[in-house]
Amino acid sequence: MDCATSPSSAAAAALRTLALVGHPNVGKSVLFHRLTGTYVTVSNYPGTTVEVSRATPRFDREASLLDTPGVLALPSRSDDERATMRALLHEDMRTLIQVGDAKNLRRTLNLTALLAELGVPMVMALNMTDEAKARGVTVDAEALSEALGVPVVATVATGGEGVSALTEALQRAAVPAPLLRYDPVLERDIARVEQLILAQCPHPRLAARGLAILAIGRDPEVEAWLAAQANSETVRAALAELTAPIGRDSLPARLARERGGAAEALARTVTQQAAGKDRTLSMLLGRIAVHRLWGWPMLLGVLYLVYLFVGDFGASTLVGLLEEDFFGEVLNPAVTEFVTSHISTPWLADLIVGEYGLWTMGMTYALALILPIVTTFFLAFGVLEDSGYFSRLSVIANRMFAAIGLNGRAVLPM
Ligand SMILES: Nc1nc2c(ncn2[C@@H]2O[C@H](COP(=O)(O)OP(=O)(O)OP(=O)(O)O)[C@@H](O)[C@H]2O)c(=O)[nH]1
Ligand SMILES: [Mg+2]
Repeated sequence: MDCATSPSSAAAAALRTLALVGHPNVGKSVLFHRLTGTYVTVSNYPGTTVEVSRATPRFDREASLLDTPGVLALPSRSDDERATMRALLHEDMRTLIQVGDAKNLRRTLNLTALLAELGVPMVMALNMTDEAKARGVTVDAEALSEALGVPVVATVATGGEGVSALTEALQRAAVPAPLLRYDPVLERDIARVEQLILAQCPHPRLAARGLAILAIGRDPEVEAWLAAQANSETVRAALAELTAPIGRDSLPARLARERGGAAEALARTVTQQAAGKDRTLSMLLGRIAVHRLWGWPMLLGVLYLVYLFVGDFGASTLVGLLEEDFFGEVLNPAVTEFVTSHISTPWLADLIVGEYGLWTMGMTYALALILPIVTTFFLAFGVLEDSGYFSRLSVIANRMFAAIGLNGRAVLPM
């Protein structure tokens, strides 16, 4: 990682800020690299970016581009969602680039609905269009752009496709049209809190409606922001009064459900699924991998295969062949013979080929013992990562850890 710094960097605070936002594992960090030349860790499992990174984009040397951790939903709950929410609240955010997943438009639009409520101008990078195409999914970017009222650019971040079009589209960034109204009771509460925020402590960039929805949903970052505003007592008093009637604890799930309905409806009108392409073996395996019941036997199976390849083939067969047969029988006797016949100083010969010698122990262990194990481990790791299994595994881990109040997605990057 080179010059990416934390959002509190004083030098950058004066610059206008743009941010990449989106779900985990959709390609935000790859796009960040394309747009700024700054490398941040990229990997094929969610939760890789856990703090906000910042760099100067190539398209505007006066601006500052943020790479944010993926958000599953807002109101924020996990640490990475909170980091993203903090950036939205406290940065001089002029434009958002929502990085969407073309093969899962419904989920993408769920987040768009929320960004629309926050009222920051945005463009959408509809990423992973290559994977969508391979699955027979086509998204009509023009129709989607028209429906949302923001530029939508199809991209393949890994290949750099669409990146210059995305840069040009930033000029036309706009606040998306609202995707939905919630049920009337909730809308009444939202309107009340919204009015109070507008009157008492308007945010310089974020729309009061979005803040009201997040505050009602108990977003901890919005609550902290409100608490820090001088005139926010009436807002906070109104929020406290709302607690009982609408059951604020169940609100995030309710908001997500209502947004989900609107997102689904729009996604359906702009997506085309080629016949017969949606039931491939890989999709079936993907579904089994995150299944509540079948995910576990699959995990055991994967672990067993990894054990066979790394523990059995790498650490036993390969190490046996290299250490005992090749080094033990062929190479080491030859090296010992060569050294003892050429070096007459006994301690020096011992240092190289004695029982604990540089060659007999150091090189032999490094090349014949460690190398096969490390090589097979990283081969197995690479295949699992490229297969997309890790992102599924993080879903299972998250489910398990959530039961004890922890964020299981953090297991994999760790
Ligand atoms: N096929 C394909 N893969 C992509 C594309 N963009 C990114 N990827 C891959 O998707 C994976 C995730 O990319 P990241 O950039 O780490 O995703 P992120 O959104 O930053 O993820 P978090 O930091 O976990 O929120 C990596 O394996 C990328 O190589 C794309 O357009 N097509
Ligand atoms: Mg990232």
